Amino acid sequence: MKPDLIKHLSGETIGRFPVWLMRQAGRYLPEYRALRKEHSFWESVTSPDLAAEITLMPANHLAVDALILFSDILTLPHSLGIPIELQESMGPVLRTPLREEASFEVFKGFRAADHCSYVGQTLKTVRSRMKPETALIGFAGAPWTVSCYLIEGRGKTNFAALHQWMHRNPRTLVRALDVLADATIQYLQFQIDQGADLVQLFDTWVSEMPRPFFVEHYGPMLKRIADAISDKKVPFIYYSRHAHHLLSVMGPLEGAILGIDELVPLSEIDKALGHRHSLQGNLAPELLLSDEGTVRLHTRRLVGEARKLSKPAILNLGHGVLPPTPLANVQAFVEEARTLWV
Ligand code: 1CP
Repeated sequence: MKPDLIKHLSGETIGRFPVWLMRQAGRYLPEYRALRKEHSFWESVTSPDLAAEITLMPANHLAVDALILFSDILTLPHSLGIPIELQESMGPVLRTPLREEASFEVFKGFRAADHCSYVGQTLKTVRSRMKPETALIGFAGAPWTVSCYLIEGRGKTNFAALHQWMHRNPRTLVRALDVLADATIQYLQFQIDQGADLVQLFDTWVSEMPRPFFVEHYGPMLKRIADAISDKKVPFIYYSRHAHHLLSVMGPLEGAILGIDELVPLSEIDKALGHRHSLQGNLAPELLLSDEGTVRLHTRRLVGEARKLSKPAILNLGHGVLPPTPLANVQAFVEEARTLWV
């Protein structure tokens, strides 16, 4: 049986727009917070039983059309033994950032089935316990965004070290990113082989990339990733945030679904992209901090936008659910999204 979201993307009618939320398995859920009191973050990611339990948590509260693997964009480097700590206020932190091409050689040794066997086991367990009409999403961080953390050593900065490298020696940076892209392809293909119905690439910090670098180097790299996924015949979502300067040069991602942040209505994004892509998004995560009435009103507006689009849309937020979000507001979003018919 094909999941509803997959049917919808291939043009079959399911009578509504499919819906899920980025970071739907996270800190706004009381049972996630309770579990994290007992287990560290990396323990939760690398134990298939715990990761499967967390992946399935949203289904206890929300009629979402997809469950996304519980993991992180830094799982791949972590699996190769690169020490990455999760600090409460900072997010992921590396004590020894990778600042030269040779440091990226380590990714040449990546074997998904060996280094990330727990991800395969998690996907299999989740698939066996979830409804067949729900889709299972695998994911990875995009080479640029993962490198932002690897090169800088932490998030929440202006990524000066990465920019310095890019301007000083773009060739070696591109070679380093290419090595990481090869590992990412292998990792995503492995997740598809282990049961993911579709995959998403998270590129939160591509907002910081100059357009010429995208055109010359990064667009072709993303195309290489997209082509490798399309060989597996599953849908591919490319999520970027606040990267509107790149919309006019997204040509290499032909065929991909584009996940979009909340700053511009979907119909305008569709126009800027020449009506060539399915879109996913884009309610503001902050809106879910308000009240149920406001959430329902804006969800109806979002469905109105989705109806104007040229290709089948997926309803989601423009970025991840914020930890202080009331569960009732998340439920109002999903319920309202599902009761409005196409
Ligand atoms: O319990 C905790 O405190 C851990 C918080 C947490 C969680 C729940 C982190 C650390 N990662 C995750 C899970 C996660 N991260 C998922 C799981 C699936 C889901 O439910 O969606 C996904 C898809 C991610 C992706 C991720 N991690 C991104 C891309 C999307 C985005 O939100 O921008 C990024 C940039 C990260 C880095 C990261 N990992 C964790 C945190 C707190 C951060 C962000 C730090 C920062 O803002 O720099």
